[in-house]
Amino acid sequence: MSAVADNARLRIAVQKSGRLAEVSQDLLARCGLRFRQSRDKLFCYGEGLAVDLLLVRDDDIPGLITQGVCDLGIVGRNVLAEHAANHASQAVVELLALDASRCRLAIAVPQEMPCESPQCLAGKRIASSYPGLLAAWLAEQGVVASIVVLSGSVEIAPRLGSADVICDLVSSGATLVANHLREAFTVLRSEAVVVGPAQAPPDERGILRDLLLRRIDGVVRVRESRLVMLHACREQLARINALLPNAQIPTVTEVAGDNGRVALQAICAGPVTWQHLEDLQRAGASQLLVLPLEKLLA
Ligand code: PRT
Ligand code: ZN
Repeated sequence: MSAVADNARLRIAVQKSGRLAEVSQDLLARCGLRFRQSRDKLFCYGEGLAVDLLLVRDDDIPGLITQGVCDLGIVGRNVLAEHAANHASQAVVELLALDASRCRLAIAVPQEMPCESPQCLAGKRIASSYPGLLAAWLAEQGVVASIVVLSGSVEIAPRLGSADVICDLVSSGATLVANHLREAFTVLRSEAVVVGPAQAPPDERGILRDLLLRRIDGVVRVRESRLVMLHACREQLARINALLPNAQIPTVTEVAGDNGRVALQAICAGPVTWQHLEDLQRAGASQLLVLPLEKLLA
């Protein structure tokens, strides 16, 4: 089992442990990838498809791609954007958004501090692990402030007196509340994304990359989708179609031995609630079934 680059094998970097580790491994498993873990558990050899996995810290992923060590990666958009801001580089780009691990990079101020516009940050000390993105946002707002770079525990900086306000990732907002801070401005909206070089490698890895991106897209698209199946009279179809939430064009087939009744199946891109089903039933539908989807290859 070798960690030396091989032009016939695609290499993906994902977070070893942390918020994106499970999301990434689960996604790749759903794409049909299986790995044999190496003893040091940093490099996992792909079985079946020629796709290997590198388990690393998320911050290292854009750099590993820039250096050509990896061909794809899964990171928060915040990590990619911070890398681009610090390296003035577009060498690594977002290829697919995964609709997972959503959060935002936000400026938060002490609860009692009045702050209606970004101008109130002028002259303040702002603690952040995202100096590149913060500097770009401040410049865009025309605000001059000093940035205190911290690698962790950013939210306690105002209480410790090392900063006046912070710029950090927020998801539920509970950490801010616990530290007597309130969210004032959004710098970046983030979610987990697949990243890679803008140009696919001009060898077998390029073909594998396209195949994998199509599979990932299929997994993401069906995650919230449902297959709705029902029976109805042909005359009721127009009304029923209008009630199907976010439906693609349905397939309609005759029901054997039941004159005039048809079976309909449609993929709905989003939740299908009991209320939807009851509305469909009132419109004349029967035999209603809602099924989760596993794979979609459009
Ligand atoms: O060790 P390594 O460097 O790989 O991991 P890490 O510690 O840098 O990253 P990790 O695992 O904490 O987060 C990985 C990615 O998850 C981030 O880059 C984001 O894209 C995404 N993500 C989503 C979050 C959050 N939600 C999040 N809430 N990353 C961090 N947080 C932290 C935030 O920094 C703050 O301390 O959670 C706290 C706030 O959470 P709430 O829910 O209280 O608002
Ligand atoms: Zn990190």
